[in-house]
Amino acid sequence: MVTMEDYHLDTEIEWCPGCGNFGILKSIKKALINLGISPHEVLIVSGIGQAGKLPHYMKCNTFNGLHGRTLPAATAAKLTNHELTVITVSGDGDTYGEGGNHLIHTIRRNPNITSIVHDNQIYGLTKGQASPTSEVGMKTKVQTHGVFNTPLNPLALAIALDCSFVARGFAGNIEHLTNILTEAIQHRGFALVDILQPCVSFNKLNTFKWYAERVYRLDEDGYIPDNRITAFERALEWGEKIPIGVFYKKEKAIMEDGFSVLKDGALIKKQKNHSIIEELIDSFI
Ligand SMILES: Cc1ncc(C[n+]2csc(CCOP(=O)(O)OP(=O)(O)O)c2C)c(N)n1
Ligand code: SF4
Repeated sequence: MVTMEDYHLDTEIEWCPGCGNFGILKSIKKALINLGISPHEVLIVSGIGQAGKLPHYMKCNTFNGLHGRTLPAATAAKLTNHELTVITVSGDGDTYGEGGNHLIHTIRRNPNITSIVHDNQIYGLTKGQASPTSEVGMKTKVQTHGVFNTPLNPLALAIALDCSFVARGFAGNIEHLTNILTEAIQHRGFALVDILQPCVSFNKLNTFKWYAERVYRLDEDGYIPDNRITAFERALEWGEKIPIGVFYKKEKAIMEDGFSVLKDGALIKKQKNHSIIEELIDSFI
């Protein structure tokens, strides 16, 4: 049986006390344990940011690459060894800003990857500039007169692109978030899970209290996540009431299905003809 201890790494966690990232870290471990997935079967890919540090705090396969580039790195890893459970963790700046183009095209490709976005509506690591999801009017040390760009709505974007799994969790509700992540990891296809993650140091507007007063659970509202139009309507809800849960789910062909070479096992396990590889590399020199 897989336990929390199996995923435990004895390293100092460099997040601020009270940061929403702690709830996300715990929920990811619990979801993997729920599914009986062992650390050697998991790859967590991250970029740069506070969210990007998460793989440093888990014992499993990890890759910490460039800001904004989690999804192409994860896609390549998935193609190389599609037997791995591949999860990305990244901030709202990383995923929806610099990595926005990758998000759009990864949704189109539909690899069997779970993308977990720590959405604190701010750039945390670089000390509090506005991100693509910051509220209009929010004042920061850079946006001194308040943000005036329209915030990106990641769920509406994903649903518009017919993403095969779209959900939102709240870092302040670990049990519910664990259920969402369990379902997302189990889902066959690209799963986007946007998580409301309070940044206690730099986002004084969207606090635990602010979210807790507004979130409501879709599953307790009789909502069924099988209709793209109603999913889109729910994704537009924001303000006094903020829905959390699974918005949309659809079975679709995944990227891996398109590669016949993957049908009889992972690429990484296949016999390699080194002379062909060397010839190929030489042709570029
Ligand atoms: C290619 C590149 N662009 C920009 C940066 C600077 N940078 C580092 S983290 C970051 C934003 C962090 O915000 P977010 O992705 O939302 O993650 P958080 O720290 O809030 O978890 C930026 C702009 C970088 N390190 N590399
Ligand atoms: S700066 Fe914000 S996001 Fe980063 S660790 Fe501190 S509270 Fe968390």
